[in-house]
Amino acid sequence: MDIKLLKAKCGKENYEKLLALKNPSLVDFVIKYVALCNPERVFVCNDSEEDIRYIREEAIRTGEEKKLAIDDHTVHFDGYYDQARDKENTKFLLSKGVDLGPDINAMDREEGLKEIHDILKDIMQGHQLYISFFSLGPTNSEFSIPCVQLTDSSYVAHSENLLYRSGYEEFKRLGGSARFFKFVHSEGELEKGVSKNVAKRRIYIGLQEGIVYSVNTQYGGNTIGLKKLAMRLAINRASEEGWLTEHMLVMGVHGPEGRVSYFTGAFPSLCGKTSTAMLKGETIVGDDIAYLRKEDGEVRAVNVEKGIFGIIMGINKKDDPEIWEILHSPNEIIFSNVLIGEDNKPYWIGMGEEIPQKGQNYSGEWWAGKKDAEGNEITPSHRNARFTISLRNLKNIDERIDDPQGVVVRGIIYGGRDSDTWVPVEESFDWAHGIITKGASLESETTAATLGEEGVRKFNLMSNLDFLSIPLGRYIENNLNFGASLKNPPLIFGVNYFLKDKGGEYLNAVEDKIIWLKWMERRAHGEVDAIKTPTGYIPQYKDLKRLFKEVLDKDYSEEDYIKQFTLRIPENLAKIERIVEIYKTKVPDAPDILFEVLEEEEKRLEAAKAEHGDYIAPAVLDRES
Ligand code: SPV
Ligand code: MN
Repeated sequence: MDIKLLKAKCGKENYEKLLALKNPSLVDFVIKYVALCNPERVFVCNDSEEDIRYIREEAIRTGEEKKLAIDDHTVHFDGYYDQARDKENTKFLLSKGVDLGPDINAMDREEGLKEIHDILKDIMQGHQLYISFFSLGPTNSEFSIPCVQLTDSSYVAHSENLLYRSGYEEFKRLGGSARFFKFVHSEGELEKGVSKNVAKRRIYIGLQEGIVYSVNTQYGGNTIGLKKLAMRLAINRASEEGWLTEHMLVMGVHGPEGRVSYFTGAFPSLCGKTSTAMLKGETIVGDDIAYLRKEDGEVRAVNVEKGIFGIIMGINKKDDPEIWEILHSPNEIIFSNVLIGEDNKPYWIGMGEEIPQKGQNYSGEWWAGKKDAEGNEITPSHRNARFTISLRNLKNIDERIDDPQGVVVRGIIYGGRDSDTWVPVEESFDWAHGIITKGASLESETTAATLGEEGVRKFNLMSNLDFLSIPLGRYIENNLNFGASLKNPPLIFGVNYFLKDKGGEYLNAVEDKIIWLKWMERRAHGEVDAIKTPTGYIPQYKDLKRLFKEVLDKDYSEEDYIKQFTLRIPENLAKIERIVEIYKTKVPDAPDILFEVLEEEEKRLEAAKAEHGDYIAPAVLDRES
């Protein structure tokens, strides 16, 4: 196809918008995929309110979203079998001789390109193609990466307008020099509004050319190119350039006298990442993806996004007052895969209120007790149902969100769902110890939200395992090197919101996590002492007692403290054994230092055990530290 045909599909106005970017390689890319996917027409979205509104209206016109009772609320449904990230069909396309190691899903590049281009042929026939431009990270910033998204889904384009900073002007500023990521998405043929050919769902990632293809799917994690698809490309680019792309929240933790200290935190899905970022009294920079760079001997971070694609299950008035309020007021929100009652309002499991017995959900018309084709009862909302909002609407948005320099990171947190091993909060001895024993040793127990047995520990280093586009060993090495040259690297902490007693009861209340943050903030400024244990530094009772009183007006008992912070040696030793086994057997390029640091930790634990037994109360360790 030549440029004339592109002009015909675009119409004069859209065509001129494209050419105004003065970027020949962008135009070549667009021509190639317009020719292949063969949409009926093309819409080019610039940063104007008018264009952004047009996409919103398109989502209603095409039926991809429906209006709800509250102004500016809409609902979108993904197909019944299209409710989560498809790990099996998400693959890196690798040239011969390139190997990312056994843990990363990859296939031959030529083969993959042929398959995906065959699927894309004429796939957009009769549909409109939306072309949108974004900036990952603040515009005009060294951190940021320009991106172009081609999609035939107005829901995807609309979601991206909520979640990412507009980048049309950024492309204009950069002209031909823009090193941009490219995303091509098609929901494919639709049946009752959802992707029909999910058996041919494919998400293929071309690292070499910085392009991701996603077809026959609608679920955001598979289709919103700038989210986890771009993250995979960015991990690769960061590795080449010496910075980090992390699955991390970024937040301002508010200390004494108006001080704000920034923390980043990595948690696997459903482990409290968004709710940590949204804690009352603190300020949010981002809840999912961060770029980290070193500047003047400090670590700086930006939020790649400007919105939240958050899990809605379990959000209730008591534990999440901030999000609750937003979800019930007239902000622009896309609810996905929730239950819509006869009152045209969204309902979800774990909302702490009565849910209607019938309505519309991700299975179509729904009633209590409805079963799917496999005989499983269909939940009112899907466990992975989500809400999409722009951070702009939040009262607790941090004022530095768009700072092109990013924010200075004082602490990095790693946390997973762990019923029996880690204490609620612990600081590592130094950068390497933290990266290895907290980040690279991160595990999380499966929940009812994933298929299969509950409570099974899954290894998930830095909560980034699903997205790594470089060999695991290299990724760990990059992390180690990143902090090694810093004079004052951020402190690294492990947290555990999910510790239980022997009877299976949680040892902490949901709101306690704010106390761990406040303690970490004080540690980052050297204002509180800590107890040295074989696995790191833990808080002293007196400091927590004071913080519980000050922040939550709670009387924190020494008995609770002892239960929560008792060092559990057998569990910690078993964990080290599991982690070492994984790295020995599955990560051929694991760095030696990883084994050394874990072995030293094991020795410290064995020595403590010989002296004090299997379970050691903090007071006993305090006497020694
Ligand atoms: C996650 O699962 O970590 C998410 C949602 O943030 S998704 O976009 O599906 O990755
Ligand atoms: Mn995520």
